[in-house]
Amino acid sequence: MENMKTKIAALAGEKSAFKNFLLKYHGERKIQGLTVEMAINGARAVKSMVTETSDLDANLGIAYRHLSLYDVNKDLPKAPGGNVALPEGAFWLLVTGEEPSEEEVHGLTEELHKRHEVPKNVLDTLDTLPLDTHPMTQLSVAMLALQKDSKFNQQYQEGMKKDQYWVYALEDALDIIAKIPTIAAKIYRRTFQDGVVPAYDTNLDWAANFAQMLGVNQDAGFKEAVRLYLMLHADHEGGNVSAHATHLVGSALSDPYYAWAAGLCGLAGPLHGLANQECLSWLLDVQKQLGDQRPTKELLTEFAEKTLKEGKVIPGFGHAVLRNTDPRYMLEREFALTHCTHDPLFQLVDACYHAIPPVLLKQGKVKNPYPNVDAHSGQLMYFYNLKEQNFYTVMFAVSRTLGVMAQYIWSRAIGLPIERPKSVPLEELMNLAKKH
Ligand code: NMX
Ligand code: MLT
Repeated sequence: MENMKTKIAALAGEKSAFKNFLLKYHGERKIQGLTVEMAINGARAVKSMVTETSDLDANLGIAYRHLSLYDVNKDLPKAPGGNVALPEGAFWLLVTGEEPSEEEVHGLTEELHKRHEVPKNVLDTLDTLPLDTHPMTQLSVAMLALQKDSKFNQQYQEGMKKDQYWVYALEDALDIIAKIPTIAAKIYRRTFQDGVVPAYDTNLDWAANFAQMLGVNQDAGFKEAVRLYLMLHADHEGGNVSAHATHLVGSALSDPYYAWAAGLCGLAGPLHGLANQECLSWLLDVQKQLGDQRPTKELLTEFAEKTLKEGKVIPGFGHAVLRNTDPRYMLEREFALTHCTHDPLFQLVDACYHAIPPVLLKQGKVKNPYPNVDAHSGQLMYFYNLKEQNFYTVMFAVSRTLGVMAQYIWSRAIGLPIERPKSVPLEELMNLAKKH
């Protein structure tokens, strides 16, 4: 880890100085005029946060630092015999801004192995929860149960200097990333299987270990699918609900465990992370109603119209920022076209890909009629026998840990202050609007 620390240390001074320069010499400059609509509609598209790790372009999708997801997948180190970029490599890129070498990714995987043990109190806490507790609730509880071991918090109590914040943020980040696959596997096994978690294997990479511990499929294809999933969902800049919640809570210097617990509760919302669970439920429901009929564009058009008539959203379509098909969806589609074209659920997803955008366009109010990643992820997991859709947001969370932790490290490294936007009552907004 010394290598990663050296890279952050070198950059942190430079970036902090740059932030201070911007504040001192350009702090009063206007970058955007705010409107009443922006204040009411959740500050959509208002450039009002700093996030170093990734940037979301409405048409091109997310870039991890300077790299598109296609390039991340193509250029970053792979597992032996694999074709998918390792998520550990994505974390390295998000944190350091550099593409890691094979050796650096291997070193990171080894570091995570050293830290993977989950304290007994956390496993015991999970075992006190009723089995019908939603897996995301279980994960949030586990994150808080882990918090007592926060090195950031411990150092803060002992008077840690500001320039050391990122050092202990990194320590906590690595601990959380190392432990979360075992915690998630424990949640899966106790909620849906026999409660026994297959052994952690230090010969495997981070994602393959997670796939192994879920215990649903020993197929090498499943390990690749999990690597892809965990690499693709890792980061989506700072404004999405879970990253923003993590950032907000972290800005109060709550440690990474507290901050990510808050973010996890946001990820559990149906318009955000939970959409992939809802999406699979919608697909399975359609599949049931289709019976023996082949899923055609015409039939799927009917189902989509029916969902809209019932006043519901079609899960997995649309996005708050994207105005094009999500590259994460396209990469999952490419994977499915290689590994599971014969899967009936893939054929249904494929029919949706062609049928739903025209239906949403015709309805006329959706800003982005194209699929986001959630419209595909569930099919891949289902294909490999991970069938319990209530668990899917936990998969998302394991992956997103990489991005929010990288963001947390950088927020502390450049000394971002407590976040505290000004809010006004509607009446005041009216008065302000009249003045301009
Ligand atoms: N199906 C039906 N209606 C939709 C959909 C959809 N998939 N997407 C947007 N709309 C509606 C939306 O509810 C709103 O209606 P109203 O004016 O009556 O309130 C209108 O279209 C305009 O919404 P937009 O500005 O296009 O979307 P917004 O930025 O408000 O919301 C989402 C973005 C993602 C919340 C929205 O597209 C949605 O609910 N999609 C389905 C759920 C989903 O897939 N979420 C996953 C997000 C990605 N993730 O990974 O977290
Ligand atoms: C995400 O991955 O966080 C979602 O696509 C939602 C978002 O970016 O707003």
